[in-house]
Amino acid sequence: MKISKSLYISVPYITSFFLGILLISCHNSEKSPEDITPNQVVPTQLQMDYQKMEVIGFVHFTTNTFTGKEWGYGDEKPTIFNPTQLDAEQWVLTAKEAGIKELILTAKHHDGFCLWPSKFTEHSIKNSPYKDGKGDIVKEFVEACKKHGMKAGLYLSPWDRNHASYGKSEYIDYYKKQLEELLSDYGEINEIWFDGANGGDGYYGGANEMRKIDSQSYYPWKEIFSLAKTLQPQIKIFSDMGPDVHWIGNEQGFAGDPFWSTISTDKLVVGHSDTSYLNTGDPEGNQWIVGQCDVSIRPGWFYHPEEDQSIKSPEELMEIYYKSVGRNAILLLNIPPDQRGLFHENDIQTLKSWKHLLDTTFETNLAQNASISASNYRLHHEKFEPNHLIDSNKTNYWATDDSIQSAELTIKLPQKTRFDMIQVQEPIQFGQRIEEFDIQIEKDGTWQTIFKGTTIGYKRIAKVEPTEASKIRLRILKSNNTIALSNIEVYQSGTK
Ligand code: FUL
Repeated sequence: MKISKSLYISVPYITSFFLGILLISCHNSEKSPEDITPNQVVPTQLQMDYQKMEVIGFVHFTTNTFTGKEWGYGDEKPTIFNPTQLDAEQWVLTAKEAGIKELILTAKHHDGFCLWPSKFTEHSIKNSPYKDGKGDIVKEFVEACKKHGMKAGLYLSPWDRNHASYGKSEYIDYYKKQLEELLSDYGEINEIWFDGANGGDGYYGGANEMRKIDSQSYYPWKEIFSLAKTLQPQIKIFSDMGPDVHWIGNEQGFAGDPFWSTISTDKLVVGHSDTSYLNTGDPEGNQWIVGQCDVSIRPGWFYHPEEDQSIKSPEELMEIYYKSVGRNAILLLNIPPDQRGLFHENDIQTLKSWKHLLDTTFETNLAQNASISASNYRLHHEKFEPNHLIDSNKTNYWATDDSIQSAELTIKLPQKTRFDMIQVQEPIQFGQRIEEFDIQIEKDGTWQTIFKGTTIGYKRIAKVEPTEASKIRLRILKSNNTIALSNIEVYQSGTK
């Protein structure tokens, strides 16, 4: 038999190639005792990146800005929508200076008015005086975000009080077409926001009636979610039931304590979920869904001149920050443009003072020159040393042996130091594990408990009474799997 030269040469190569693959895969599937077994439910890389943004912003803008309403009825004339100085770059730059990493614009709120010239309705900006009907605020917004390194998100209200077919299947087709327009024509959209308010009275093309829908069956959410993911695979979908990000169950911006990033989606319905369940998550939950705390800087979601003096103070925003980001969730802060189409001076001033307060608070990590010891660290391997908790690298971590149920970490500060905050983080790529912890300080030779905590997750900020100590002890009292932490920092609140 005659073997061709090329076959003769390639056989050994092919054999060794497959042998190599076999060896690599055997090696990879072999779990070294050093490896930490991840929990069954862990975040996706997209969710981990999303959570790192920490603070994002909302921009509520529609006909309500001109009528003084919070929920437009749907009969508003597009001619009333006339922002004369609209500047999306002003929104983006103001937000950026405040440390906000993503902005979400209400492309369509419940009034059904579209901030883009949708092909599928006349109830839009194209029939408004804005830029003589030639404007497209979604486009201006996304471009301004892109120009200044801000992620862009869009809110497309499922409830539409203008549309004649709302409540019928035709409306669902319309809704999907609008979603397709928004996610096809404007480049990368980082988040799509599906609100839970659905059904009620409205204009509905002149019917002026009450239309109730069955939230369990009216919207084909699975199809809608998969359409969004097909059009933008990297998009994060927000709704009461995720799949990537879920509502925290209130509009005050507070996550629960405990707050688990795990939750069971079979218990969630868009618009009808148990708000206390959304607020705490579920240690037994079968899905990882990031919690998002939405709140407005003003009493309303939309701009109303009579609220110019009722803007939340920097201290109130700080409190919200501690109860959202500091409880393992995302903070979504709304700043509504005024009738000019600009963020109002008072809101800008508040944002600046708040950012200053944040910066001065988190400027100096008082534990950076500390030393740290642990009651146990995994296999006495340097990879799991407690020192990783106080170095500047947030990707490495401390972990215990698998047999350990509780553990202690002792931080020795270089001198007696005043502080009122301890920030702790878990390496959430392994899932969320810590269920109970406390913090103690050494006073006159004995340990005194200054904080009792539940969950940690991506980030937990433990606010304590201002205290002076040189030794701090963190005790992990209960964990659902091998104990692991990635970071500990100590701070003293700053000034405005
Ligand atoms: C709610 C809406 O009804 C409000 O108008 C606002 O958009 C808020 C963020 O979500 O459900």
